[in-house]
Amino acid sequence: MKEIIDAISRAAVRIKREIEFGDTSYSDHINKTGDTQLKLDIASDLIIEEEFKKIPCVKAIISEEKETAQTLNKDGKYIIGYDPLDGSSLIDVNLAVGSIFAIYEKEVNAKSIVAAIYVVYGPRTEMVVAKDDVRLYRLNESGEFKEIKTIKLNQKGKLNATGATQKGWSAYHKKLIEDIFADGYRLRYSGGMVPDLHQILLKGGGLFSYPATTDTPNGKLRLLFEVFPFAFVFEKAGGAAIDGKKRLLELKASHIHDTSPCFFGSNEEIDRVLNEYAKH
Ligand code: AFP
Repeated sequence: MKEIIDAISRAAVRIKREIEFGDTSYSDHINKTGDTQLKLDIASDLIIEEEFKKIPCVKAIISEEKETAQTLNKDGKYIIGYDPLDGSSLIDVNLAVGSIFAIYEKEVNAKSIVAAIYVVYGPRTEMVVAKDDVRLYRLNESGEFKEIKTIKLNQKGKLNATGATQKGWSAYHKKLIEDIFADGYRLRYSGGMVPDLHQILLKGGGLFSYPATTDTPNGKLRLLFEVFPFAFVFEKAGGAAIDGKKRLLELKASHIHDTSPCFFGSNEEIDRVLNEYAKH
């Protein structure tokens, strides 16, 4: 696992440099999810692929930017699902973006995740590693990630990050969100999953929701590269992650680009979602 964390650290330093000084324009390529790729999406994907190719324990990689899985070393133990530059549509407005990694052992499903790692490229570059617990690291002047602290969610938070187009929300989702705001929660939503969830984790808790909508009945966020790794992080930090009714880490992906509605948060907010969604 150390080899993987080191490879991700090296990739993060290179991607940070690309974000700061690289070409931020669009390519003429559309990825499997239907997004026109930025040149930065492609560059970040290649950097990660290059770094994983250097370590023999990686059997295969599954990237949000690639149509199919790619075998790197048939004797490797781990399969890594990753989103090289999540939130890249925020690059032009200079908001924080991130890279997300799910480390699967032997096979790719929620039950075989052994670690989840994400990197936030903001005013500072930070990496969060979830294994038995969840630890925050920060990039220092020498280009090394140094451990800062263990992240633990409170039972209840104060933030409410509400994803997806409101006109597509169900009436009961709308009521749930309005009730949460009526109880004094503050809206925090940048449109980048990594910084939005990082904020909830570091501020002690709250709720992030990306529900089913009329135009995206299976939600938008992708199971293998976004939903499973963050579900793992939230559970290891003492919170919870559900699709509305079930634990996200019990879902099965039938295709590498499958999506799911998702809710991540501290326990009280997730119980609130479960109670409301159970009525429908
Ligand atoms: P992009 O990578 O296209 O910027 O999408 C980012 C993202 O997948 C995720 O990071 C956000 O949480 C989510 O989309 C935001 O989607 P909405 O703008 O529909 O709320």
